[in-house]
Amino acid sequence: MLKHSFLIVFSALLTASTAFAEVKTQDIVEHTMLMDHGDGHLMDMEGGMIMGQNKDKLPPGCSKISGDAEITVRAGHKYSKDFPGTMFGFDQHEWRIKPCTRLTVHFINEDRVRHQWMMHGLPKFIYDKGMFHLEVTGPAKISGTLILPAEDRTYLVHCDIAQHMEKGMKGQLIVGKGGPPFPSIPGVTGLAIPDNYGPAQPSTVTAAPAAPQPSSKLPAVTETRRSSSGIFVLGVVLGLFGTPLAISSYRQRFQGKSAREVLSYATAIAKHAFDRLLGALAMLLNNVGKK
Ligand SMILES: [Cu+2]
Repeated sequence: MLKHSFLIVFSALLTASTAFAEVKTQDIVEHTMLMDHGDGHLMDMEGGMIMGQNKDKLPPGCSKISGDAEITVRAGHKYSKDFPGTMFGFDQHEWRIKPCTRLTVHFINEDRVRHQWMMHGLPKFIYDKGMFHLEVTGPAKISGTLILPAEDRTYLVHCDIAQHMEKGMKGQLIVGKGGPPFPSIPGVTGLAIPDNYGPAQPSTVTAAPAAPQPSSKLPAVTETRRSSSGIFVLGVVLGLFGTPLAISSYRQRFQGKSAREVLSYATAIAKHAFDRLLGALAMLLNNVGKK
C-alpha cells in the first residue's frame, strides 16, 4: 500500500515536472502537413487540428473581405504567473479585429500538454457548431484562417481541455465595436466570482462557527447520569427485595430435604450451568473461526 502510494506520488510529480519543463524554441514543431477532411476540418496524426477553416466564404453582411490580418497567440503555463489563481494562459487575452477581416491565427503551444485556441459564436451555416478551433499537443505551432462576420460583436475564445479555461485560458476577440464582454478574462475583465488572495478582511470574512459551550452539553450529560442513577437504584431495590425472596424460595424448596439431597440438587444445577457455558463458548469459537 505504502509502496503504491509512493509510486503514484512519484509519477504525478514526474508528469508535472515534465509537463512544465522549459520549452525551447527548437522544441516547437510546426504542423503543416494536415489532412483535409472537408468542411474546413484538417487533422494530422501528431495531434494537430484545425476546425472551421474558411479562406473564401463570405459571412453575412460582408460584400467582400475587408483585409487580411495575422495574429500570433502563445499559450502556456508561464503566461499564468501574473494572474493569481490561474495555471495556464495566453500571452494576450484580448484581440481587436475589423469586421470582414480574413484573419490567420498562428497558435504556439509552449507547454508539454494539449492546448487549444477555440472561438465560439460564429455563423453556424459556415462554421460547424459556430466554432473556429486550433489545437496542438505538446510544444508546437499550428496556423488556421477564418473570415470574421460584419456584426459588431465580442467572441469567446478559450481552451476547452478540462479546467484550462477555468484556470486562465480564456480570452475574447472583439470584432468592430464589439458587444457585451465576458467575465473572468485574466487582466481584462473582473472575475464572475471574486477571489480574495490578500489578507483577510474582517468585513468580508465569515466568522467561524462558535465552538459549542460546555453549558450546551450539560443537559445530555445530566440525562445520562440520571438514567445511570435510575438503573443503579433499580438494581439496589431488586437486590434488597429479590435476595430474601430467593432465599425464602430455596428454603421452601429444600424444606425437609436431607443435606445429601440438597447437595445432589446443587450439583445438578451446577452441571447444567457448566454445560450451558461450554455450549456458549463453543458457539463463540465457531463464529470467530468463520470470520
Ligand atoms: Cu489548454
